[in-house]
Amino acid sequence: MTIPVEQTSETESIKIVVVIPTFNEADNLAAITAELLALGLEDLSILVVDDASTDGTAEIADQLAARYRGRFFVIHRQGPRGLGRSYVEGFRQALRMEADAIVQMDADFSHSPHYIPQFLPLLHQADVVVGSRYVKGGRLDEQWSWWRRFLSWRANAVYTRLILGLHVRDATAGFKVWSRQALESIDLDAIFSNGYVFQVEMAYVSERSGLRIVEVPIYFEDRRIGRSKMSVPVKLEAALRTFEIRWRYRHLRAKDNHPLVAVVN
Ligand SMILES: Nc1nc2c(ncn2[C@@H]2O[C@H](COP(=O)(O)OP(=O)(O)OP(=O)(O)O)[C@@H](O)[C@H]2O)c(=O)[nH]1
Ligand SMILES: [Mg+2]
Repeated sequence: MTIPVEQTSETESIKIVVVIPTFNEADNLAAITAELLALGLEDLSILVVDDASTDGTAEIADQLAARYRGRFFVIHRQGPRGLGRSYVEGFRQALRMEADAIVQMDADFSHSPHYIPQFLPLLHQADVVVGSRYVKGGRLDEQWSWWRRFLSWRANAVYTRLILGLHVRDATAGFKVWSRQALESIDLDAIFSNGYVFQVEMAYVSERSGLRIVEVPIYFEDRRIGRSKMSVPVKLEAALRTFEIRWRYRHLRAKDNHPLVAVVN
């Protein structure tokens, strides 16, 4: 299903919190912050969830919090690190900050901030907006090798689809906007994935809960600077946890609801 983009200025008055998990993103954090604040969205705040970075990211975040008081916040996590845990903490804090719209994105410019003003008005029609690499018009960085493309395509188009029956084309997407109500409807205490399979778990719970999802094509640029955190254990977790997601949420499968997944071009 393809739906037209509805342009409205109503989103200008809503409170937006952008949650960015970081682990060693010292070279990216100030720059992504500047781009986000330059979007001109009046009530936009940034919430960084740092996992005890060892490259000075935490100190840079503190400096940004002092410089952009009231617009930039940071959670310093301790203990076992992980993307999933960080996002759950960030989402909870964003809800406490009374966000109407919660954006989740990476710090490394793979998710370009300029898409955000395009995503926000779609919350009038949807509960979750997904920046998607695998719908018509979506693209991956040309620098990705055929092997990396193949692995990513297999994870999205084959693996998660076959095992979980997902309808969303980009199940591992990490660039999303949630309405407050959508996040409140999800039991964040039950989220158990930690690496990037966290995105798959959230996609599955969203679909099975009957949330309305729209996918918007994006160009996914390779990280500009810094090192990848994609490790073998994280990949292994993704492969195994996919089955666990199906098992743990079997009660949601009983509802037989029709997920509303649409594509905006
Ligand atoms: N808080 C926290 N953030 C993390 C962790 N692992 C990765 N991140 C952040 O999550 C975002 C996505 O991680 P990336 O390393 O870019 O993962 P990727 O995009 O799949 O891989 P590359 O871009 O190729 O490195 C970035 O902002 C990272 O800094 C973690 O364990 N804890
Ligand atoms: Mg990245």
